[in-house]
Amino acid sequence: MGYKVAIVGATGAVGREIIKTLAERGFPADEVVALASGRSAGAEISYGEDRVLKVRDLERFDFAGTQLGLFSPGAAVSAVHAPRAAAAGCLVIDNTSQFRMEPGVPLVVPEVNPQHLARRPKRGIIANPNCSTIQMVVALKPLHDIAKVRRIVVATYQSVSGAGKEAMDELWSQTRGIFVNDPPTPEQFTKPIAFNVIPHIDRFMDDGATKEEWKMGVETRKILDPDIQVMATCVRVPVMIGHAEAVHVEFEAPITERQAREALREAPGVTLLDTRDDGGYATPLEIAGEDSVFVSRLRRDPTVPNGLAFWCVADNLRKGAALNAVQIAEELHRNGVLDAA
Ligand code: 11C
Repeated sequence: MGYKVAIVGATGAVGREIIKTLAERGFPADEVVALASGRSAGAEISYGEDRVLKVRDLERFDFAGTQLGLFSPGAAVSAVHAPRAAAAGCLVIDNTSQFRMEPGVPLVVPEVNPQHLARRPKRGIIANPNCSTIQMVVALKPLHDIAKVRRIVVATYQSVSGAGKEAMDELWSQTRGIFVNDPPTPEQFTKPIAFNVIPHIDRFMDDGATKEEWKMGVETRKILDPDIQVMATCVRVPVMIGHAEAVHVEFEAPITERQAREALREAPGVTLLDTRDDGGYATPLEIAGEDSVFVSRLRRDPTVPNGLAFWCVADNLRKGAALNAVQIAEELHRNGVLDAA
C-alpha cells in the first residue's frame, strides 16, 4: 500500500518540480494532494503521464491521515503549517529556511548524512538545505572523508530560478526588453538582472555578509562537520536554471589531485566531468534537468597547504531542492519510518 502525500506550495517552481520528481521516480504514493494558498485553489497541475491534480486551499486542509508532507511554500507559511501538519501525524520535509538551524530538526543531504533518516524526528520535521549548500556538500563529502575539510572559500553563480518563477519571468522580459528598446525595471532583484550579475542574494546581515552567504556556512557545519570555516560570496547571474560554484578548499591532511579524482568518480550523486580541453567542463545550460552534482576544473591550489580548487554545477530546482527532498522521502520509506506515521 502507498502513502497519502501532500505537496505544499504546489504551484511554485520547486513545488511543481517535486510533483514531477515523485512521478518520474515512481514514489509509492496512492494519493497526492496539491496544496497552495486560496488564490491558487482550483488550478490544475499534471502528475505523471495522465493524472491531473486540482490545487486545494492549504488553510482548509486537515493533515490527519497524510503520512508525508513535502513543503516548499515560503518560510512564513511553513512556520505556521509545518508544525500543524506534524502535530496531525504527517512527517514534514520542509524546503524553506524556517527550521533548518533549529535543534531537533535534522538538516539532511542523503549522500552526506543519511543517518538522521533512520527514525522519525521528535518534532516531525526534516529540513532540506539551501540549494547552494546541497551541491557543495555533495561534492565535498568524499574529499572530507579522505583529508578533513578545514576551510572553504566559495563564490557562487546562482540562477534566477532560485528566486522563484516571477524572477525567471523577469529575466526573460528584461532580456527581451533590451532588444525592443524597453529598458528593464527591476522588481524581483535590486538591479537589472539581464546582461548583469548581482552580488546580493537574500538580506544583508550585521557583518556585511548576506543571509545566503551565512546559510552556506552554518548549514555546511550542521550537515558535514561543525569545525569547517566557510567564506562565501553569493552572486545572482542571468541564467534560468543551474547554480555554479567556484570552490577553494583547504584540508587538514594532504590529499592529492589523483586521490580526489578517484574519490569523486566513486561518490554517490557526483559526476566528474573534467577533461581539460575545450568544453571539458559542466555549465548550467547543459546540466539543467540532470540529477547529479557535476564537478569540473579540479586542480591543486598551491597557495595554501593541502589545497584543492574545483568548479561544481547542479540543477538548483532538482538536486538543490525537489530531488533532495524526494530522496529524503525515499530513504524514510526504505527505513519504514513513513509506515509508522
Ligand atoms: C536562491 N538559494 O538561489 C536561494 C533559494 O533558503 O531555501 C533558496 C532559498 C532557501 O535564491
